[in-house]
Formats: sequence, structure tokens, C-alpha cells
Amino acid sequence: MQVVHSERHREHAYANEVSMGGAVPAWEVPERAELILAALTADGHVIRPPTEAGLAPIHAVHDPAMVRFLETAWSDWQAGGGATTDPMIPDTFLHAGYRDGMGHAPEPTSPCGRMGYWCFDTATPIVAGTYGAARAAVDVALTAAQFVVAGERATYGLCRPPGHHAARATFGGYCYFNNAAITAEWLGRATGTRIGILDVDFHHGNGTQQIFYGRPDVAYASLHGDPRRIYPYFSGHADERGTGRGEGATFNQPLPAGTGDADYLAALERALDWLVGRTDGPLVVSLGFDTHQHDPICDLAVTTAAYGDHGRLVAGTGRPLVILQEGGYDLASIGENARRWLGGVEGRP
Ligand code: SP5
Ligand code: ZN
Repeated sequence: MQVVHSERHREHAYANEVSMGGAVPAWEVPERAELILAALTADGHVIRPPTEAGLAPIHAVHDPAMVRFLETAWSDWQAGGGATTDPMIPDTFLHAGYRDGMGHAPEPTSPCGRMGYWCFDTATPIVAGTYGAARAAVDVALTAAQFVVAGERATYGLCRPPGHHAARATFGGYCYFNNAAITAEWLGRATGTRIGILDVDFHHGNGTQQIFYGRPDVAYASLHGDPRRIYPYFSGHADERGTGRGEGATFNQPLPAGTGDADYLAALERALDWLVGRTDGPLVVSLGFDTHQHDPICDLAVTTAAYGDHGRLVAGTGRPLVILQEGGYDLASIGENARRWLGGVEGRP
């Protein structure tokens, strides 16, 4: 299958993220994408560079002021005397309760203030190459989507950084632009169909859900670790089903710790049935391998062999597929997991 990849992801690299107030080694590292690329190249997939899509498809989904912040954050930080090569990580956040009953806060002018205004966690640093890599990841996703519009049955975008935690006007969770949401929005306009998004990253795709929560034309289905115990904690409960005209167009399946292959596959079948019943166009897949049994920051128990079954099942819907990389942090298995998943889509053992 056509695999779209950009080397620009390498410019987005930092040593640490902050977890419960302390620096820990970063999990979302360039090697993740390099290992997937090597495995897919060895498996005979055709690797393509992205074409540049520009800002319009990003502005169709994200607040242009947040896009502007991401573009200028690093240079403003440097110009303002930050004068350090340390990654930018916020220390003060716009919590929902802060301005309860007081209306909207204006965007601050200082780099630290702006960081906390737009970013919602301490695991999503900005470095010099972050914006370029995030733009390239969007181009990767949209180029994969263009192949599907041109008639390919399935394409894979090796997006890095990932995207599904980025909402209309806030970013976090290793994500800056929501590659899957931008792609779904673009595909809906290009095809005039109702698009489905299947999110099988281990974490709830809070950003994707938020972007389409009030809309009937894009259906969102997610399987994920139960937010009562798992990041991002504040969304993904089973009773979140959309709102207004979007009522019923969101499907959430929280999963217990230790969920293994049989239970995961059964949940995946239910999510696919639901999506096929509510859409008539391509499916965008937010694909994470952090459901794997050896993932270092997650707690499910999916095996490498089972990812072939996942790909086969998703392809069995008969829908065109735009498959986009999200998370997955076990470097020992990530390449083989990707090879199996895409092999399953192509009906290979
Ligand atoms: C795209 C994606 O997979 N984003 C995930 C972001 C998770 N970020 C922080 C996770 C904090 C996990 N703390 C785990 C403690 C494990 N002992
Ligand atoms: Zn994840």
C-alpha cells in the first residue's frame, strides 16, 4: 500500500516530558517513526513524500490563533530572552474553573502565559522544529487522503507528531494539530459523504471528539482505557454520545485494565458495526499501538499477532481507509505491529 512519510518529524525531538512534577525520559521519540518506516520498507510498501496542503485545511478545524501561537512560540520565546534551548513546557494552565462565570480570558502576551493558555498538559513540549514537524504530519495525513480520493482502497500516513488529543483550541498529549480530524473534515468536503473516524489508540481522542461533538456529518468511535483511571482523564465515558445535531454521532467504549485479544476484538467489531451504520464514506483510522501488552505507559494486553486481525476486520467494512499513526511507545514491537496491521488490511498473513 502507499505509505506517506516525511523526514521533518526528526526536527521534533526533546529529552524529557514532565510527569507529576518531575522530568522523565520522553516517550514520544523520533525512533518510533524510524522503526515503523524500516519495518514497512522491508515489507515492500511504497514510501511517498507528502505534498504541501497549506494552512486552509488546518484552519478549517483549529482556532487560527492557536495555529499562530504554535508557529511563533519558539521564536518569540528566544527573542524575549528565554535564550535557552530548553523545550517550552507550561507551568500555569487555564483550568476550566479559573474563569467560571467571568467570561473568556484574553490571550496573554508572554511566552509562558501563552503556553499555559493553549496547552493542557506538561508532556507536549515545543522545540525549534515542533511547528515544522506538526505541519508536515498534517501534510502526510492529507496526502494519504488524496490517494484514497484518487481511488486507492487504503493508505497509511506515518504521522509524527500524533494528533488525536489536539482539540479546536487546545493542544496536548504529544499532539499539536489533529491530523485525523483535519483529514476527516477535508475528506467530507472532497467526497460529500459522511466520514467515520475509528480511534484505536489506547487513549481517548478527546480532541477529535471535541471537534465533531456537535456535528452529524462525522461519526467518531473510540476504544480506550477507561478515563476513570487513564489519561486524558476527563473524556471518553460511555455516556458521551454527542450533542445537539451531533447527538448519537459519538461512540465511546472504555476498556478495563488487562483487556486481551478476544475482548478487544469483540469491542472493535461493535465499534465498526456502529460506524458502518452511521456513515457512507471513507473511514479515517487513528491507529495507536499503545494497546500492546508491552507498552510502557499503558495497561492493555493486545498481542502483536492480533494486530493483523484488527487490520483484516477494519478492511472487512469495505470502506476506503485512511490510516494515520497516533501513539505506541514499545520500541521493540512497534515496527512489527505496524507491519501486521497493514498486512491484515491487504489480506496477507
Ligand atoms: C498520542 C498519545 O498516545 N498520547 C498519549 C499521551 C500520554 N501522556 C502522558 C501519559 C502519562 C502517563 N503516566 C503513566 C504512568 C505509568 N506508570
Ligand atoms: Zn495513546
